[in-house]
Amino acid sequence: MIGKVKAHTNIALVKYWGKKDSGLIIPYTDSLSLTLDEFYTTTAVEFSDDLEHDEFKIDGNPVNEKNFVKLTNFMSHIRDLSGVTQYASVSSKNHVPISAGLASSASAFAALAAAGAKAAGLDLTRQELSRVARRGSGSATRSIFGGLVEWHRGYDDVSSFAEPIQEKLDFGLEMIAILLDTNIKKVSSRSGMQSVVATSPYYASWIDVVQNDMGLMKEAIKNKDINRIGKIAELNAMRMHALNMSAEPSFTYFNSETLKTIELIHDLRNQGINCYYTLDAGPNVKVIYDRKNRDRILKALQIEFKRDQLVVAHPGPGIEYID
Ligand code: 2P0
Repeated sequence: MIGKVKAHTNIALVKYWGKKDSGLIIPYTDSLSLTLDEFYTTTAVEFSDDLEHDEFKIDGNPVNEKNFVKLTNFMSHIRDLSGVTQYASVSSKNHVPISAGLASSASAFAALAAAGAKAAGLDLTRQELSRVARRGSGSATRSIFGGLVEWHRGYDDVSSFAEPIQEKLDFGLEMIAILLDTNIKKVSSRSGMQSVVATSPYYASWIDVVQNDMGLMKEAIKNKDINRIGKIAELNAMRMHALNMSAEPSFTYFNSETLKTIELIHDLRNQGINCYYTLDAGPNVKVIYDRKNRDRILKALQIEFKRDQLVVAHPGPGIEYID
C-alpha cells in the first residue's frame, strides 16, 4: 500500500524549548502553535519486499548519513507498531516560497508519520499520529492538526500529544514571515535546547513562564484578542531567546538584521499600527497581526525589505491524505 500525505508547518506562539526525555521527545512544557497554509511538505511512503534498507529522497536528493539514521529509526517505530517487516521507499517534497529558511522538520515528520502509518496499514487517530510524529521532531506533534494547536507535554509516550484548540480560525490572526537569512542555522534546535536545559540558570523559571503563558494565551484566543495574543507570543519568544543567551557557552539565533527588524516592529507600534513579532531557532522574524491591518503593515515593511523577503502566511489545515 502507498501512503501519501501533505502536512503544513507551524509557528509556536508559546514555544517548546527543552526535552525531559530526549529519546521519546517528551518536553518540559506544553506549547501552542498556529499551523500555516503557505509552507508544507508532501511525502509518499511505500513498503516493499524488494528493498534491503529504507530509502529516502528529499526534494529529489538522497539524505546524508546522520539524517538516514534518524529517519530509518523513525520508520522502525512504524514497523514496530504495525508488524510490517519490509523496508520503505520514502519520497518527500518541501513547498516553501523560497528554497530555504522555512523548511521545517514539523511538516516533514507530520507528513512522514501519517504517510508511513497509512502505508503500513495502521488505522490511527490523529491524536495517535501526533504521538508518532513527536518521535521524529517535537514541533511535528502539533503539525498533525490545523489552526491553533496545543501540545500537552505529558509525562510518557501516551500522555504527550497534540490537540486542536481551533482548527478553522473564526478571527483574523495572520503572520508575515520576513526572510532575513535563509542559510542553514549554525546551532540546531536539538543541540540548542539541550545546552539550555543543561546550563541556563533560568531554565526553572522558563517552565513557570510557559505554564503561565499557556493560560493567558488560551484566554486571549477565546476572546479573539489578537493584540493580546501578539503581546504574549512576543514576550514568550524573547524569554526563550534569553535562555540561549544565558547558556554556557552563550549563543543566539539573532543577527544584526534581526535586531533592526525588531526595532522596526516597535516603531510601527509606536505609530499606532498593531503588530508583534516572534522568532524561532533562526534569525527570521515572523510578524503577528490582525488581517485587517495587513495592507498597512506590508506597505511599511516594503520600504525596508524586498518583495520576495516578505511572505504572508494564513492559518492552514492539518494533515491531508492524497490519493
Ligand atoms: C517550537 N522550536 O515550539 C520551538 C520554538 C523552535 C523554536 O520546536 O529536537 O525541530 O526535533 O524536537 O521541534 C524547533 O525544534 O526540535 C522547535 P526537535 P524541533 O516550535
